[in-house]
Amino acid sequence: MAKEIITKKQVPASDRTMCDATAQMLEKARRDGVIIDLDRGYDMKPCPIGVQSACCKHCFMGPCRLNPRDPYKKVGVCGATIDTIMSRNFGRMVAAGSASHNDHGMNILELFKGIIDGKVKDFKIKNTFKLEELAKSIGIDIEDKEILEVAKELYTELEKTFSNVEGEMPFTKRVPKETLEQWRREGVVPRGAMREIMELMSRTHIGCDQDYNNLSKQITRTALADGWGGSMIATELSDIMFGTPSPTLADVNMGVLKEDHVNIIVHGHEPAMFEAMLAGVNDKFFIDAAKEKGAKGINLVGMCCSGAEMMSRHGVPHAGSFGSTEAVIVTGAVDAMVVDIQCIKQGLASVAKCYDTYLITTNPRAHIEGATHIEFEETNPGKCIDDVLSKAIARFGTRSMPVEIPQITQSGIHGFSHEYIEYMLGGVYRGSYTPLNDNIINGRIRGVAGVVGCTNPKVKQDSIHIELVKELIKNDVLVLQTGCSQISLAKAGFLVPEAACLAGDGLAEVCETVGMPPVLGLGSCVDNTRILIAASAMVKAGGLGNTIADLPVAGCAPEWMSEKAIAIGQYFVASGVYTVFGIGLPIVKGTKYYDYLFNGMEKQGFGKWGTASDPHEIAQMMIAHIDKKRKQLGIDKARERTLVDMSDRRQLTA
Ligand code: SF4
Ligand code: MSK
Repeated sequence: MAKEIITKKQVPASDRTMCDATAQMLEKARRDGVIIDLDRGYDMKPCPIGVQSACCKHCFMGPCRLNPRDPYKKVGVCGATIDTIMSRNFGRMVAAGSASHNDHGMNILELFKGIIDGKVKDFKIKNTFKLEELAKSIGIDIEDKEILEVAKELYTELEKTFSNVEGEMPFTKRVPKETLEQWRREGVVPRGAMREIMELMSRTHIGCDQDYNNLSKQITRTALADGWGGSMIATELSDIMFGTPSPTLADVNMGVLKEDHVNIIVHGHEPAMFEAMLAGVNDKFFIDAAKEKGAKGINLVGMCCSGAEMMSRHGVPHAGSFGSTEAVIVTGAVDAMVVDIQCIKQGLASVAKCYDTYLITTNPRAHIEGATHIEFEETNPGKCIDDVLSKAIARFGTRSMPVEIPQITQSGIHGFSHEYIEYMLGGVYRGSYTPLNDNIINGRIRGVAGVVGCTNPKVKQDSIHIELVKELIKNDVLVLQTGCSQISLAKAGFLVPEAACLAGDGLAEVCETVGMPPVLGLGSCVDNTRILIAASAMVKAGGLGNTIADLPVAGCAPEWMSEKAIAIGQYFVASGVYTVFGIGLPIVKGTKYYDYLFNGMEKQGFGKWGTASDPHEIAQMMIAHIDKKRKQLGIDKARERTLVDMSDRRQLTA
């Protein structure tokens, strides 16, 4: 085993993570002399100027550093003020995040085109009902048309999401009318993603847009081009091609690995390779090959967001979130970790080398130095999958080091698509969000919170996610989850109907009546668009105002880390949602740009940003906002009566 230099400063592993399996592997890594991200994160001391975004390196007259404690004392060499510098930095994070999701969405759209053109044979359109509903939602007339014809028209229309240079993106037709009107008034309706991202990059160049108010419009437009653009295409077309999730029982945490099986982990964001891998591991040829090497079979598990997506659709077991991807390799039981795009830490390569694990990159956009690259082609998936399986089976046959798998798993229910939530609440014949709205209006459910996003080794893994969600459900706030946050709560046992006992009386009664958990897992981080659609459906169902900004809802990314998270935060705020980020935001307090994000946007009719580190404080901020919206809607008194009587029960179950 190749040894690495041990980190100097160590705190107990249980201080670095709430996850016992990850802590066990962190301890083992330390014993083995291997450094993983949880220790690197502790050792890294971020630059105190950069962490507040008070520096600029947009040209070589700088880099220029301003003093965050006295931000207006100095300007950059070009004269850029703190507000210009911070808004440009923030804008470039949004551009990168939006580009990531739009690139993903564009790939999914190309796969869809490959299927309808007949070039891709190994995937097909699975959900024709959803295809037709989606087409109708953006104004395509489906009357008397064959599915293929509708699919072609849908492709032509959705392609404009990326290529439009003027007009409005197709999915803006799904935005509640008054929310869209407000976007039009503010001049932020996205045209095409490529144009918005290009314009934002251009406007943040030295000497271009140097008024944070004006630049903010383009930042918002670029973020909306993510949530109502590429991300939404990724979610909706993935459902059409691979199936719309509905509740499915799945196990989470490292105990899903099996010592006597060939273990293959898939980690990343794009579903096609994972879908092909799922077919491959069930191929008798490879199962027999694995048995010949002494294995009992092949065990395929997911991690991070592609894992969350496959768990939602097919119940594939999940080994852990972004924060556990290096730790899981320390088990020695991973024969191959197969990755595609986004959130794949380069550190995986050195940890994989220490444990003789194959780290296999598969996407032409994302190679990693030291990893094996086997390109995945949608027109010929078998070529990549067969090679991966052969390597993983061979590695099992030559496993030489001791294996230690934490025997920890937790079962939970995943796969609450917005369609399923509608069906669950309203029944098969009258699926609707009206029962949810009714329960919000009568106060049993105080409001709805989206708790989403990454884990970040700056803080104890999972700790803010879990404490925050506990506090929210205790206060009758129904929680919707995606991404790595969903995995944090799944590991902690919150994604089961029995968790209703941790909820407040009103929410608990609704959960018990419907048979649902108080925390609903919706999928991966692109699946945040399911929350946008759910919020739009709540507006359309009536009784809770006319815009998303009127709803008693709030969002949070408690342990965020990526540029994608900033883009997601901005599209939720722009859509009308109060969105709190844990850990902190790269913005200097007391500046004009800070005031714009935290107050000014709300005055324009959007939502607003918030930030705090303590989960209880975050919960109080979100609940206070929900209560403020309830008061504005005139439903604040209704919470006095929260018990479900027999006639209410009949209504809920009818
Ligand atoms: Fe400095 Fe202005 Fe150049 Fe930024 S753009 S590095 S603030 S001179
Ligand atoms: S993977 S963006 S760590 S949620 Fe979507 Fe998880 Fe955050 Fe990546």
